[in-house]
Amino acid sequence: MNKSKTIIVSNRLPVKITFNSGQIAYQNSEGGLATGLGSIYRTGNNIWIGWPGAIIEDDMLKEQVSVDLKEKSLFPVFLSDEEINKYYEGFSNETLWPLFHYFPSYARYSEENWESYKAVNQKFADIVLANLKNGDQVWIHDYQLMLVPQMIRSKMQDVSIGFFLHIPFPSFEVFRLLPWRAELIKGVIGADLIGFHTFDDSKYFINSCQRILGLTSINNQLYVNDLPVIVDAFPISIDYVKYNELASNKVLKQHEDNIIRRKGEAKLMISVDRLDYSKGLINRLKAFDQLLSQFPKYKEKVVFVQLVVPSRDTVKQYSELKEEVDRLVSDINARYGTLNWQPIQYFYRSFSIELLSALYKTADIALVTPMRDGMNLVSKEYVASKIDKKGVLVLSEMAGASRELNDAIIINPNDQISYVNALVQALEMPDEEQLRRMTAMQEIVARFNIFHWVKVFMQRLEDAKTLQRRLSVR
Ligand code: GDG
Repeated sequence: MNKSKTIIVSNRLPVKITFNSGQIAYQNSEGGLATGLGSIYRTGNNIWIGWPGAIIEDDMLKEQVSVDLKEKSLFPVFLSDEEINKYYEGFSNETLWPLFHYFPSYARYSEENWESYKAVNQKFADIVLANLKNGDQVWIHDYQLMLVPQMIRSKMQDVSIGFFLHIPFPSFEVFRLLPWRAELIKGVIGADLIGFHTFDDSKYFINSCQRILGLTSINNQLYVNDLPVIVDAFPISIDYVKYNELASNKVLKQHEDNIIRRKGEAKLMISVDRLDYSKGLINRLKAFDQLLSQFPKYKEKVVFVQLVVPSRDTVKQYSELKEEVDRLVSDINARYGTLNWQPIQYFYRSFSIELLSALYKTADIALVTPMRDGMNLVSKEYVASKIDKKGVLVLSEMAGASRELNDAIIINPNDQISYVNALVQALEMPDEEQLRRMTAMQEIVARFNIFHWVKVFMQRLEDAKTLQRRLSVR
């Protein structure tokens, strides 16, 4: 019997390659997406196609890497230095990323980068097509690969294509700024099922298809060549059990003791983000500054541990952001600090998952306050790690997670007065209220976990294709 297969496609493969004195080493990614999709690509003859994360020029080495990865059901798309510059760092991260996160003034419009984006998307599509048979399913991920669905559809009709966007989709008035707006959404609607984190994102996408391409829609169905394409919300999540069990692990005890000893009697507030202007780092520091100036009683009573993971810091906006964060942190520490107390402990590096977990577990308050975020998994990881069910989440309404975690204290990060009030509310929240709110949020994250997300998306993809087949034989 000719069994169908599923092909996952994403910019990065779930593996990290390192070269050490002629030896190649492969380390599997621990990221949430890799965990969730592991149940798919490690099954049967399913595969995952993507960039292996290293620039490899040598043909023999490429051959070797391809052979090694094939054993893990991974198929590499090799990209040159120039392609990474123009397609990934250029068009993906300096055009789509700022525009889709509502920072249009940061978006750079370069015809050269767009040409590279098209060419690299075609490269990915060609490798998918070389492995694709009628009846197969393809699940394409994220803003780097928005043209791939149509590139596959134009060559193969009888395959199911799903597309999921991990970042927000902006409203029409922002999306229309993009010179290549029509081409981009024409690329996406080659899919049978198009998923976003929130209902709002899916509505904005449908609206752009109507306004730019003149397509019609009924509820969450867009009509493309008279056939329905389903557009819907699929809020991504985490492996709840993994974070919950990690927090119960005795191995963390030493990290926990360290953190508790360092904070003393003070309450511990944390934030964990990649260095990015979308994450609201500056507004958060300004709110913390105002908290200490407006409510001096919190001096020596709160410690803010801010973990910033280095990212894209060769790009001007990122290096400027880093300088601004450095300046604000040292200014706040210099103005309020005492011989016994440093208000902010700032780390600009990555932590091990064990240390991260210990931080989540011991933190009285987590500040997850992006200016804009597709979902934000840190908020869910924090909730899953609170095994004593105490702790307060302060969450931005601009994060997709705020639609589900409505027992958090929800704020608008631009509204500094209510931000500071939220910090006070979090610092003063009675234990019973913390318990009630945390229990409710844990139920949601435990139930709608990453495995549920994968299952629902794949099921809906099958349903979408069944519906299309039925309509097209009428
Ligand atoms: C995109 C969208 C959407 C962070 N620091 C360390 C560390 N992390 C891990 C966290 C979390 C992940 O990185 C960050 O995930 P987010 O969801 O917050 O953000 P993005 O990376 O921007 O992801 C986002 C996501 O896609 C999924 O669809 O939610 O909105 O922007 O898992 O734990 N992990 C370790 N050490 C660190 O120092 N080990």
